[in-house]
Amino acid sequence: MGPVSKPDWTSHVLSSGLAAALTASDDLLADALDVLDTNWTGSYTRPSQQLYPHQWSWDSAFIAVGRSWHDAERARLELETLFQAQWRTGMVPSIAFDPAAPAGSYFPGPDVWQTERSPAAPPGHPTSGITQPPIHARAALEVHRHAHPEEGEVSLAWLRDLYPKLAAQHRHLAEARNPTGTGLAAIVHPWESGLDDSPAWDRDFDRIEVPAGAVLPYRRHDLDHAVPADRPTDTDYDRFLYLLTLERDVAYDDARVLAASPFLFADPLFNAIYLWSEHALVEIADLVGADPAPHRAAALRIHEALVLELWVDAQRRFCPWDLRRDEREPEDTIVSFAPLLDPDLPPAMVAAICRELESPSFRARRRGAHFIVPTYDDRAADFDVDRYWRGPIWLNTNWLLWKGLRQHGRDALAGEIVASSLELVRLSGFREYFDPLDGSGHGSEQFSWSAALLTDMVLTSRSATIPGRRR
Ligand code: 2M8
Repeated sequence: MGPVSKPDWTSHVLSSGLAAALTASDDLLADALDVLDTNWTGSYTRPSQQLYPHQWSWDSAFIAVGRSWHDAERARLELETLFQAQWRTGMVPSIAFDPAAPAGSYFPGPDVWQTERSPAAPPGHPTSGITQPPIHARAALEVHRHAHPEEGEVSLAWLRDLYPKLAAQHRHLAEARNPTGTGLAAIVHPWESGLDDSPAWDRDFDRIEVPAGAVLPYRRHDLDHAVPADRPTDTDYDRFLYLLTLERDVAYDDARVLAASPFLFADPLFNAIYLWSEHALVEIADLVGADPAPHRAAALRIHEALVLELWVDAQRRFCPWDLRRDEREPEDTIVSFAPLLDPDLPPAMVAAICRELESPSFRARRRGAHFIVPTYDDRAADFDVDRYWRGPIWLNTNWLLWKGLRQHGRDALAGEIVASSLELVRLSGFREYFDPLDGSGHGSEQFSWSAALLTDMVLTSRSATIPGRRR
């Protein structure tokens, strides 16, 4: 099994306008490095200075990939720091709180999460009590691949040290987050998806009634740094907090959380990343002299479950599975495309995803200009160019799709994603997210993963054009 056709990225880059865009992007690369250096704390990189003043799990993985082109040492330290906050269960928390950040600078902070209630929480490391998409093994492999030959031994030793922690992270998902027994990992909070406010969860999330008094009065700090129209609504925040409270009440014990949470999903994006990282673990195990066989078996299990359980023929796409209501959600969002990360995705499914990506739903041309890839169907009645994960473009989802498309030999579309990402940054800077119609920037400025992932897209694409280069 393998990709449907052999990627030919080099000839695509050379023959398209992308080559010109890439050679003209030195200024942007310098700015990207400035963003990463500004947000560097000495042991990890903040997603942004004000809105996100702690270490976020999948942000750090994305950041390490981009950073490793310039500074392998910091890239390695980024992931090491994150894994110091790993739970005894193997869970990598979504947030590792930084005691050096100003008190009260982020809500909900450690006083709300109270993870010390759990015997599995790492002593001395205040964290959140939930996880995020497990992109870390893939990131670690990329960081290692970017190491200079003379750093090879150091990098391999680092990988050897990290491997058992990465394996434990995957074991936790396989054992403690597998309520269906299919091998798909379940998420218990929209924050675990990374796409917190996506319409993908609306049908379940909108039904969650927050009992009076269940959530103590609180003040949102995000609205000090971002406009309300860009962020989740207050009603959604109440629900986010209510779910947190339920999880805290059972001391973040996985079995009890699975039983108690009104939010329980098998998400195509989370699981596609899980699968892609499991394949990375196969390679890492080989590199460090461990047994890759269990990772191969796990990858096969996740692949089969993804295709069997989340592909909905009637919709011709992958749909999130609401495990509480036992429904596949039909909303046409970007999570449906992430299975491109599966190297063994059947060609008919690859073709269906590409058709959808090329359709007016994801190529809005309403105001002349258009940028790709919006996070939600442009034709949906509640498509929103401003609001968090409900339409705008994010560079991390662009990066994931670019990786997936290249893996399946869809180089023209992959190249358009790079070109569009470059254009967005040129127009609006390294913003957290972008309006797909006019390219204006939203959310944080100087956002770390935008800087890191643009760097990776540009430098990977450039090095593909240099004969003899490995990538
Ligand atoms: C956003 O999520 C946090 C909660 O974890 C928030 O809104 O406060 C999401 O975009 C998430 O994917 C991201 O990791 C985080 C930090 O960039 O911000």
